[in-house]
Amino acid sequence: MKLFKTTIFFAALISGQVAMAQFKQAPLAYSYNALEGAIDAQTMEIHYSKHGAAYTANLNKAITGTPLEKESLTAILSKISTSSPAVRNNAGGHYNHELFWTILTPEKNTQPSKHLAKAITETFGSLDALKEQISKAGADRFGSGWAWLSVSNDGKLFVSSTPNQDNPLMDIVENKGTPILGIDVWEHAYYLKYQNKRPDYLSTIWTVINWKEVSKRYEEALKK
Ligand code: MN3
Repeated sequence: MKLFKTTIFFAALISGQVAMAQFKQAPLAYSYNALEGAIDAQTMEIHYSKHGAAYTANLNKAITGTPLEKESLTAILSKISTSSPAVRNNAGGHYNHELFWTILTPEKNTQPSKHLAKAITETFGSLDALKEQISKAGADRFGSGWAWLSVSNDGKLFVSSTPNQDNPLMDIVENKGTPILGIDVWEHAYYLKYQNKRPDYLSTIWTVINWKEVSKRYEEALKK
C-alpha cells in the first residue's frame, strides 16, 4: 500500500499535479535566544517561525501555476511592477527576511572587511556615521518598512529606506541596487522588548550585526 501511494505521488509529481514549494526558509544559524540583549527570544521565535514563514508560504501560493514559478527570486523582484500586490508583498517579505536573519549574529565585535571599511569611510566618513544614517532612515520610516545599506549598479554604497516589504532590488523603488544590510523596522521586529521606542531598537541592533556577512555580500554585489 505504501509503495502504491508513493507511486501515485510520483506520477502526480511528474504530471505537475502536486504543487512544489519553490522557495524555502533557510534554517536560522543561531538559536532564538542567541541575540538576547538586542532582540529577545520570543520576538525572534515569532518573527522567524510565524511572520517569516508566512511570507515564504504566501509567496509560493501566489506564484503557483504562474510563469513566475520557474523564475529566480531576484528575477521576480527586478520586474515586480508587473506582479500582483500578493507577489510584491511576499516576494519582498521572503527576500528581506532571509537577508535579515543572515546579517545578525551572536558573535561579538565582528568588523567590516578592509575593503568594505575603506568604502564606508570614503562614502560616509566613518562606520559610526554610517550607523547613524541607517538608524535615522529606519526611525524616519513612517509605518512599516526597512532601512538599507546597498551597492548601486555602479558600485557605490548608499543608504535608503523602503515601505512595507519593498526593497532596493525592485524596479519600482527610487534608489535601486543590491542590499547588503537590511534592518526590519516593522513593529513585529521589536515591539515586545522596545514597545514604541523604535530608536532604542535601532541603536541596540548594531551590537548583533554580522559585519562578516555584510562584507561577503558587498564583494558579491560588486561582481554584478
Ligand atoms: Mn519582519
